Amino acid sequence: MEEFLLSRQYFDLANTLIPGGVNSPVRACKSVGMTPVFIEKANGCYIHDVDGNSYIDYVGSWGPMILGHNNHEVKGAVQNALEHGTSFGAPTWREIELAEKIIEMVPSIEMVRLVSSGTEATMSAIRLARAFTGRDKIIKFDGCYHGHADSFLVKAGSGVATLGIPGSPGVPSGTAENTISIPFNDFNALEDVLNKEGGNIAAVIVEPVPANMGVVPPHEDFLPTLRQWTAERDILLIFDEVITGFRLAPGGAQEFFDVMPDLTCLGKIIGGGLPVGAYGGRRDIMEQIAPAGQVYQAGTLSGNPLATAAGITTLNVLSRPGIYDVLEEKAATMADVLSELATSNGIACIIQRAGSIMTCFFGHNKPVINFEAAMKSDTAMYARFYKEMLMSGIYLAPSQFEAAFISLAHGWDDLDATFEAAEEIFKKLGNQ
Ligand code: KE4
Repeated sequence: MEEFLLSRQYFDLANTLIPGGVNSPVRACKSVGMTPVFIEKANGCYIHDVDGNSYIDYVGSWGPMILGHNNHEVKGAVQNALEHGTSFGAPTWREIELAEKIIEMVPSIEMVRLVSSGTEATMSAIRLARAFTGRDKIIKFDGCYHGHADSFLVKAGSGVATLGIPGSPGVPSGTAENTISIPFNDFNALEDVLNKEGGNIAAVIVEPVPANMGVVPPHEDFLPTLRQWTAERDILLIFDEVITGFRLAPGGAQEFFDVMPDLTCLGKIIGGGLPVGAYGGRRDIMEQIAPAGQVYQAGTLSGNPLATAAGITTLNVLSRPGIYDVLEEKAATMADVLSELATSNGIACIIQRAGSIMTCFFGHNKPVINFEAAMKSDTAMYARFYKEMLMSGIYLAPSQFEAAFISLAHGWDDLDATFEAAEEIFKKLGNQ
């Protein structure tokens, strides 16, 4: 591994111009005690930094790159779109095509609005739920992350958990008071809050498989129970599928678990690496959105021609037969082999997986079922593992509270190289 000389120089300069030197906190690598490598380019499952180092990439831009980087079909579609301009601020055919594709693939979506990020999708869905129900409060789950809108920065996951920020300064107490956060997978806590506050709750928003406290699969009855108990109280159920959408199955977690929410939020994969988010669901709810209805939401670059071209092509590739079987085989193998290597070297860790996303929780030997448990992870051990893997050419999320993402571009030889590196590192950590 070449010294990270240029990355360090760039980071020093970036820190004088951009808060923390990054445009999104988790990229700063603070929690793993490192400074970030600056990326020059990426291809397939490989990412290359400015100092000439190459890595097998398991971050995949935090989820969008399920086809791998620089996919030739996606690149071609964007290049074709580019020939005709970059943004018009007027409706285009591609927005219809992407809407049709989303509605075709995601079982519960009858109507959809495109935005430019996952945060825009979730904040709009919450506003819509409040307008539709006439109620103000929402329920989220500790450790789940739904983007950085005020309503969600209460016991949130991802960078909020990684950086140990207690919520976020700047969120008015009145806003935070309308957000109730309870433990994930906790039926009693859910029943208590619904019995106490049910009539004031507009919506429950949930990552159907939380991936922002690390990957924490739902208890098998949790999502069906959530669906039943919200429906009984006319509370809208919102699935935040920004990560799980098009990841766990063509129709996301709602197809995978066969549980249908009232609204779904999408992002990441839907843009194929370009900025696209979306929210959609029941037609009677979505028709409340302006200009059809009174609930206002807007965006200059919503449905952008380049981004929709990338998104349509990505979803078309994902619609081909056998794609998810390939992802499942590789991800299952990776989880099994890494788990075996850790155990045989005496490393206390548990690997939790849902489809082609997984997290290795260090310091555990039984399932991590919620945020309280996840926060007890051995984050120092994770930091050591992260650094050693990076030095071995394996690029992981710089936080215990994130996921590793497998793409269609990861070949068996790439997985073998990953296992070889991990075995050496587990041996080293086991002897410390
Ligand atoms: P964006 O606004 O970052 O596009 O999406 C917000 C969001 C919403 N919902 C879920 C379930 C999410 O995971 C996210 C964003 N995920 C983080 C990584 N865990 C993005 C990485 C970052 O913040 O830089």
